[in-house]
Amino acid sequence: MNKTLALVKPDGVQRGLSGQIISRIEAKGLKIVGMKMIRMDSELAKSHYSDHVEKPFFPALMAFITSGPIIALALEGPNCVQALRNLMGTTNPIEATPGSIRGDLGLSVGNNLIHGSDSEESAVKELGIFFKKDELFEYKRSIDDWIIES
Ligand code: IDP
Ligand code: MG
Repeated sequence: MNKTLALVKPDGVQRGLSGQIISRIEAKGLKIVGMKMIRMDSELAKSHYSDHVEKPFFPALMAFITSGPIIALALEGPNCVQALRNLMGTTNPIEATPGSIRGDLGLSVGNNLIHGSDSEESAVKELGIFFKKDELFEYKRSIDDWIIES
């Protein structure tokens, strides 16, 4: 089964929205197969956001993402990359659909609460940055048969 990476960003943790954000992910049916709180340092942040180094907002993004602890989640489920991206809403919370995490909870593009890998390729790279093999769990949930068509 495919996996993806989600991060509750520092604004989500600081605002006390981690529970709500994780709850929405769980309610969607995605399975948490890894979870930890960490504070990203600039080396980890640069590696995670390597595609954005040339962007004008990169320094602000570095300052923000390293400003406090985040919660990293490894998630599993059918089409989980797309499922998470849809749950998050578009990058700018003002444009994000109401009902999505960013659409319901955010107002600023820099403080948009959650990260989700944007492709299966990125997911593999990003999960490798945040999780060691023995920090990922394989288990069956009894509810899986009600969520995932066989
Ligand atoms: P994504 O998080 O929806 O995948 P990306 O384009 O990958 O969006 O950008 C990474 C992060 O950089 C965004 O989530 C947002 O926090 C920040 N960011 C993107 N564009 C801007 C911008 O125009 N101004 C400030 N921050 C931005
Ligand atoms: Mg992105």
